[in-house]
Amino acid sequence: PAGSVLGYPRIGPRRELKKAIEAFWAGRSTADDVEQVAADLRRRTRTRLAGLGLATDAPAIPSAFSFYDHVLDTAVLLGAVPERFADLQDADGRLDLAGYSTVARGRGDDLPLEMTKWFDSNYHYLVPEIGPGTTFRYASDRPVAELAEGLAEGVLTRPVVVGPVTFLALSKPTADAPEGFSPLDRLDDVLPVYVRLLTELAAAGATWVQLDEPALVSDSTGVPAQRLHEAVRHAYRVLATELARPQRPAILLAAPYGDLGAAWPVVAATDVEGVAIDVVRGAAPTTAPDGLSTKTLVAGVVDGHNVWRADLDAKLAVLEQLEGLGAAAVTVGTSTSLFHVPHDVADEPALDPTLASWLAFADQKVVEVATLAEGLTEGREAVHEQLLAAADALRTRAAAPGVVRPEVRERVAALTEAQFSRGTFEARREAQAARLALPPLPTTTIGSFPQTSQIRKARAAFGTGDLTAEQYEDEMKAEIRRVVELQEGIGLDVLVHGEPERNDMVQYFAENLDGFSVTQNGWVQSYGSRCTRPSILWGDVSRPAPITVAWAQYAQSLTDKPMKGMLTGPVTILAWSFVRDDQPLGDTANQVALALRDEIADLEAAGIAIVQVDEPALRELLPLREADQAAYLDWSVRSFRLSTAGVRDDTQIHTHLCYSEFGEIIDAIEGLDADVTSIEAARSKMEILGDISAAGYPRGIGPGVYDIHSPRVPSEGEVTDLLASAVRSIDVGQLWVNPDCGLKTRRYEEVTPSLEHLVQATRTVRATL
Ligand code: THG
Ligand code: ZN
Repeated sequence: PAGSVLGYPRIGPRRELKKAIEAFWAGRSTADDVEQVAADLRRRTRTRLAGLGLATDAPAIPSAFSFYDHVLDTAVLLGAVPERFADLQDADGRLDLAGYSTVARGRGDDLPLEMTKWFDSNYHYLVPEIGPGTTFRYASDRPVAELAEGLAEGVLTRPVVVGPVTFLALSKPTADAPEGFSPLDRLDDVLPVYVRLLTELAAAGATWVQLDEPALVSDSTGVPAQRLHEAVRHAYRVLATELARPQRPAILLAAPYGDLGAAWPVVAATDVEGVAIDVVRGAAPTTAPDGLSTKTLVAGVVDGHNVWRADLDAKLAVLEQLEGLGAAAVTVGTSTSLFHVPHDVADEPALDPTLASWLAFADQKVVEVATLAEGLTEGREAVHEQLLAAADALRTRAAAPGVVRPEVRERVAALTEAQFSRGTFEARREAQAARLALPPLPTTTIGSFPQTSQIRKARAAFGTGDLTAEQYEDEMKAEIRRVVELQEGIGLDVLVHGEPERNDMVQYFAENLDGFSVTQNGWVQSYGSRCTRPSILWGDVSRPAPITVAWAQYAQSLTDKPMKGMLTGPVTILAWSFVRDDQPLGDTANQVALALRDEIADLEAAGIAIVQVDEPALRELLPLREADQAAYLDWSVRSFRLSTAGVRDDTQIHTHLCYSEFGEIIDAIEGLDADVTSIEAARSKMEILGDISAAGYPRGIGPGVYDIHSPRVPSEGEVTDLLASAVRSIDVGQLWVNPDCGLKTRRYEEVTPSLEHLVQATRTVRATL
């Protein structure tokens, strides 16, 4: 194949899959209805990709659909469903759509598979549970059926499955697994199922299959590099030699998301027919290891992770250089699957046309791949026009108003070291204690309260002009008043306004800062049926006017308790947006930080005594390679400090982090220098407090006392027990009491009793101090 993509958005241009599967979960439609929508989407994808220039007679079009998550799909394919869901499998180990959904979403006390971040993206996968007793068998014909579906329409697709090494490296041991057990110990037991899959695919007419092995580009899977490499050597020896072609398809071993580093010669030496590498995040290899000369090299030169139009001329140069390595063939590819970007720029009529001309969403990237493939085989002259157009777009972008703003640049250039540091924590603690006069174990929430359908309706009506700005403001103020009264009634100590005026915690700031644009239809899957619309950070960032100050001031006017000002931190704003690629991320982060610093100064001047700057994505951008992590932590932590260090000693700075392996980033938390940090901890039962205490961490800490990701209401007794154990392992003066994350996705029926129990439990434990 001359050009291909590693994957394509699955959710649909209008989130058709999300709507179909949520209707099924709600009992409003049948599994057949969902299958119909899914088959339709897959057909549209094949037709679209062919129309955009991918071959239909060579396996250029990936077959990479999923109803919920591709890692879950692989677990289901291997029959590796946790014991607690075994009753959902039929005699052959198969799951129907309802059973599959239950494994993803849980039922009653049977918790779903845990969810965690997929490499350095804002996508979350489900973590398979593998133990010594897990049985593996070929338990799904979906990849074969989807291949057949394409062939029936004359399209030869390339099935995409998570490879055996990455599947096991991303799994976690079952609870009953003995100490020292690693899911990778089961490699020899999953390989026969992959062999069976390859057999079935070949019999159904597949000529190529793509096995994704991104674990090879990461130092963060918990499996040492030597072990990963050995597993890859072994697994692909078995897969490539157990069956002779054509009893199996040719294997494309894909390593998206970063640099293969020391794994490059390992991959090249396997007996597979093709290797796909990421030469956007990773460097283009300059050495040709043994084994490369027999393989097709799929060069991932088009960025699957960001939305900027490629510099086609530079990409062709990289491709020509790679041709010099002596692989059997070089073909053009994407650095990752395209499911991290929206479908189509042409579907954004409201976007400024100049900005739109700089962008490539999935469909535009497919065209870039096809163009590069033509340029590579036919020569530059054949694609002369397209190269000129791409160069033109880049030139326009570099010179466009707003991309470089001297006043923003000068402010960043003039920063001094003093602007990154506050006074000593001891002085701050005293000043804040005097000003806030809080009881021991102060209670608070993370910031957002449930987004009711009434709020969503009001925002939609404001968007269409059915509500005036004044009417919208009145609606939001009424909601804020309700939320403040609720918190006072419950007896919380530090209140929030509940954020009814915000759609998404990043998009809201993007809409109110210069240098960003937002999309109408640019949905990207975050997990399962949930999507976000990442904003586009294209220019120098500044704050034209205060953003949150009036809301915070109004909320504070309703209560004598301290009201927290609520902001999203610079790193999270970057992580959850599509960010300009024409300057270092650290420079962009400092521009965002200065805008936030101004906002915090205005909040402080308005009498707000506590400002929380959330960084839930601090860990998400952590580079996959250890060697790159220190530099990242340096600029990310510094940008947070730049945003927060302008305040007086008696203004208290809070932060909130989600999904953190606390041990992994304790140094970063130390570096943030926030007065109070709230973290997700309910599930690890306060274990981390011991680490915090041992590390000599002196500042405030709010380990979440219950898990908001489930609808379950914690009892007063269990919160009391948790707090009682917490006060034993850490200085009471450091401890705050809060849920483990924002309450936006929950309902009041769950939130109200949960917070009542939290406050009652705190009172009980306070009485024992
Ligand atoms: N915002 C952004 N990214 C995120 C989160 C966020 N990533 C991680 C974390 N929170 C979990 N992700 C999500 C993503 C989407 C939703 C919930 C948690 C969600 N989305 C709505 C949906 O798909 O129906 C649409 C939201 C909307 O209307 O804007 O519920 O908070 N950027
Ligand atoms: Zn959180």
